[in-house]
Amino acid sequence: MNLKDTDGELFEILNREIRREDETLELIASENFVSNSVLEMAGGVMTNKYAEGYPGKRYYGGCQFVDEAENLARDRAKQLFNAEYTNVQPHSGSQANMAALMTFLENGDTVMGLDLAHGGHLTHGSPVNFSGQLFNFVSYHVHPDTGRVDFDEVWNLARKYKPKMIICGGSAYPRFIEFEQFREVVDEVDAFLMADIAHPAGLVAMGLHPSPIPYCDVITTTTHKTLRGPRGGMIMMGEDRENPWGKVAPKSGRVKMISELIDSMVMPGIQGGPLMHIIAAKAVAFGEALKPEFLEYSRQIVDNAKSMAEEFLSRGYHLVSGGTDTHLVLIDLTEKGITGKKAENALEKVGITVNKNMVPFDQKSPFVTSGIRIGTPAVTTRGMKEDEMKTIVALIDKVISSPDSEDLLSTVMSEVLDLCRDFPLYRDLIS
Ligand code: DSN
Repeated sequence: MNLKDTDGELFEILNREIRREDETLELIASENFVSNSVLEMAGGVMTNKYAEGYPGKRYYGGCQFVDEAENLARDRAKQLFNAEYTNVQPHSGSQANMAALMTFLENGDTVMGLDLAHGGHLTHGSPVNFSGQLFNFVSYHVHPDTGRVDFDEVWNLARKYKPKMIICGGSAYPRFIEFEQFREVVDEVDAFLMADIAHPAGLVAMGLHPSPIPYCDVITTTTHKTLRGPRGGMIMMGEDRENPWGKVAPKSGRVKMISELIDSMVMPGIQGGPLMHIIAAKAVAFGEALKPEFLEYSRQIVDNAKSMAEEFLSRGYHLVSGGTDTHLVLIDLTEKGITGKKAENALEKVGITVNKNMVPFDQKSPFVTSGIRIGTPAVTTRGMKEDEMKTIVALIDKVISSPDSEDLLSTVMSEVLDLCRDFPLYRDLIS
């Protein structure tokens, strides 16, 4: 018996989602399409296994094969990032951030993070998130002229507030994260430096983005964006270090190394049973990323984003920071006279998926916004290159110029469909 026979309703929903992914242009910067091998592992029998603990030290029997999978995930991640330590169990980027913050900080400690509207992330101190509720976050910003981190402000805030940690990275920052410059700041004020590389992780692994490893005390990421793995999180350290606080780990008591504190903060601190099917799928994805083709793929992601940026600029769009170094562009639509919300909705009608996004110094609420964020990992996975990027920008431009013209939307919709048909995705999965 399979899903088709046991639950026709969900079977149809699944097929509709497969068709949606195939027949639309996915430009959400944080999304990607995993390989069939990753799908197979993520949908496999390891979903059945309870394995609280870590390889060789589980609270359950029968863990010999999931141990092998988790060890491979850890070893491959270490090789990809040149890290001495990894924890591949966090269920998401938020869980990874929570475990890292709770390891390095005490409740109420002062931390600096990039403001969400300036490209940061919810878990970097938003008042509606655990981070902003447990810790005293002070936000830094990008400079209005450059759209890049305002290091004059970072230095001033760091000297004034003496944070215990600074977080660099975010979810809508089109430029390289300035790890080295942040290191100079934390060295002066004696703070820890945490990098959240969830967005550019695949580019970091391929050497197409600077590495945080030499500069950061702890690094978190997701595994499903530029890294093209299953949804999930991960924590890394370039070098493990002795526990400087004499902190005690839940269950293990006093421990020698920071890695032991992170491990015990992930489990049992904030998570229970690890998702072994997802950890095994992370191992599959990391194996794919270690192959030479992944470097070519990652180069194309960046080339595609730069090509899109140039095309938008030539059509008079305002890009935050004036362009991109990575996989994403952030467009400020203020001068185009359309909100991010309206643009997102009109584009969705023609089969182009983007997300509305706050832009720095946005006058609109997060539910409306003045911008949209566009990323190239998913369309690059389909095999699209610079020519297709120019076509896509032309289609987006048409929609943004006439978002209420039903005739135009219908013409663009069929052009989107034609383009998608030339770059098939998951067709073999439709039954
Ligand atoms: N939701 C992710 C993103 O879109 O960047 C961040 O958590």
